Parts: sequence; C-alpha cells; structure tokens
Amino acid sequence: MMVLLLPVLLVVTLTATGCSRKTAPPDPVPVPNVPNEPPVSQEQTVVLFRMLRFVPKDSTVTQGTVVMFINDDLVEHDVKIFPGTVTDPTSGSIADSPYMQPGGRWDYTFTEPGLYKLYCLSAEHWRLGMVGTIKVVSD
Ligand SMILES: [Cu+2]
Repeated sequence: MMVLLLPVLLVVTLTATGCSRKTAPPDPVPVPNVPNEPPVSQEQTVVLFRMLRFVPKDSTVTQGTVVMFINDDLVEHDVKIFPGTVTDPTSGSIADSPYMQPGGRWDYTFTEPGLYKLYCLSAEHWRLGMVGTIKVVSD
C-alpha cells in the first residue's frame, strides 16, 4: 500500500506546483543606463559631523555641488576647507564655517575641481582624527 501511495502523492505535489507556474511571468524591469564611472553625487550632498568625525570621511562631488555640513553630534564643531596639499590646518583655508552647535548647518558650494581637505578646528578635533576630503570633479 505504501508503495502505491508514494507515487500518487508525488504526482499530486508536482501538479499543484505546476499549476502555480502557469501564471504569466512579470514584465522585465527596465534597466536604466548606468555609466561606467563611480557614482558621483550631483547638485547637493551632505557631510555630517558625528562622533568627532566627518561622515562620510571622503566624498566625491561634481563642481557646483552644494555640500551641506550638518552637526549631528552632541558637541560644537566647525569645518575649515583647505587645498588638498595642506598638512598644517592652522592657516591657509579657503573657507571657514562658523562654530556650529548640535543641529547647526552650513552650506558650501565647490566651484573648482580638485582635492580639498576638511578639518575641524573646534577644540582641535582634527588632532583626534576629525579630518576628511572632498574630491571635486569637473561637470
Ligand atoms: Cu569638531
């Protein structure tokens, strides 16, 4: 009896499974054209101040992008922007934010391609690693 029952169960199972496959396959999802270059943010992007760090630490944007620096930390921060070659952030910045309290925001537009370094000079956080870069590529 068991020998006869197993094939019957198998047929019933296969038939039931086969029925669900008779529905039409979904239309293929259109695939957008993806350029062969790494993703680059355009127009605006965000750099957070968080846990004594810039997040993301390194960004790439197109020229003309507005970078919104937002203090998402519990302490005051600032950001000074330097040419990428600088190693001493005590002078030579090209832009300085004000000191920003938690929740504060400061926008800066990068108009020239190049590599820039970010330093937080508030309480010398840069010495604790609050540094970052922004690479600006031509539009
Ligand atoms: Cu800081």
